[in-house]
Amino acid sequence: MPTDAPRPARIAGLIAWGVALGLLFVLWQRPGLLMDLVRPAASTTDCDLAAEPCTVPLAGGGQATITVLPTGLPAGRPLSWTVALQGAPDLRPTALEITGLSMNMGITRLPLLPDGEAWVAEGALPLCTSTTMQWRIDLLATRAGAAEAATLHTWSGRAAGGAADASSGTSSGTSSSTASPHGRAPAPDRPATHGDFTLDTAEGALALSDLQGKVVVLYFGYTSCPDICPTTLAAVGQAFDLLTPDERARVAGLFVSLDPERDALPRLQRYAAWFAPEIRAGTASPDHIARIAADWGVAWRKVPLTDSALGYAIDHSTDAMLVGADGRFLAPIAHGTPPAELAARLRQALAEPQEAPTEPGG
Ligand SMILES: [Cu+2]
Repeated sequence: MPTDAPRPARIAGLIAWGVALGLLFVLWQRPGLLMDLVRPAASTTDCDLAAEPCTVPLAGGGQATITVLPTGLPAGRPLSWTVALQGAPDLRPTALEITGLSMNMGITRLPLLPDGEAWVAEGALPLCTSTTMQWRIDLLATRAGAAEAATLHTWSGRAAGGAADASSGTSSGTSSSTASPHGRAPAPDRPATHGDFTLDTAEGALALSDLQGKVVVLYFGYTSCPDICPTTLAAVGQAFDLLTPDERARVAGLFVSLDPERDALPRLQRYAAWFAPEIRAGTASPDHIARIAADWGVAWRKVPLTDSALGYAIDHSTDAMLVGADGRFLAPIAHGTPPAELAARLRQALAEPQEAPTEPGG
C-alpha cells in the first residue's frame, strides 16, 4: 500500500513523461525550433525610405536607423544603404534582404560591411520601372555568440521609378558604379529552368541554342524603356569593345523584347545592333514571351501609364544572364556591372571547360 502512488498521480506522471519525450523528439527533428522560440520575432514598420531615413525599434532591444541615398530610391541606379544601431551593442548586422511587394522580384541580398560606427551596403534595386513599387527590406543580423543570422526588423516602403526620378547620370553615360556583390534568387512564381527557346527576329527564327559555341549575354527588356535597358545594352557593347577580335568572335548578345506589341522586328534589330553588331534581338507572342521570361527567372509586368503618350510601361528585373558556350546558364549579371568587369567575366566564361551536351538542362 505505501509503495504505490495514488492512481491519478501515476497517470499524471505518465502523461508528463509522454509530453517530455514528445518534446525531445520534436527538438531532435527540428533543432532550430528552440532558437525560433527564444528569438524575438521581427516586426514590420511602414516608412517612406525613399524620402527620409527610417528609425525603428528592434526585436530584442535597441533601435536601428536605415538611410538610403540618393533619396527617391531610383530603381536600377546605384544606391548606398547605411544601417546605424542604437542600444544594441551585441548586434552584428550581416545583410539587407530586399523583396518586391508589388511584384515578385525574388530576393536581393546586399551584404552589410562595417564602416566606422555603421554598416554599409551598395546595391541597386534590381528593377527597371517607370512607376512606383512597394518593397520590403529585412535586416539580417547576428547577436554576439550566436552563429545563426536572424531577421531583426522589416521595413516596407515605396520606391519610385527610374525614368521620372532620374537624379543622376544619363542613359548614354557609362555606369561607373561599383558592382554590388549581391546574390539573387530566381524571381517569378516557379523555379527558373533556363531552357532553350526560339524567338522571331528580323532575320527569321533564332533559338538560343543557335548561338552555341558563343558565350551569350542574355537580357530581357523593351525598346521604349527610358533608361535602364539602353544603359545595360551600352555596357554590353562597351564590354565587347574591350575584348580581342578573337574573343569578340566568340561572344554574342541576345535581347529579348517583353513588348511584342510595340517592338516590331526591324525596329528591334536596329535598336540592338546600335549598341553592338553582335547583339541580336527578337521577341515572340505574348504567351510565349511570358513562358520564356518565367523559364529564365525574369519578373515583369505591364503597367498602364495614364498621363503618358506611351500608354503603358513594362516593369522588369534588370539582371542580365551569362550563358556559357554550351548553352548552360552560368550566372546573373547585376545591372550597373562596369564594362571592364563584364569583359573579365566574358573572358572567364570563354575559358571555362564546356559540359558534355548529354546532360539534360538544369
Ligand atoms: Cu528596361
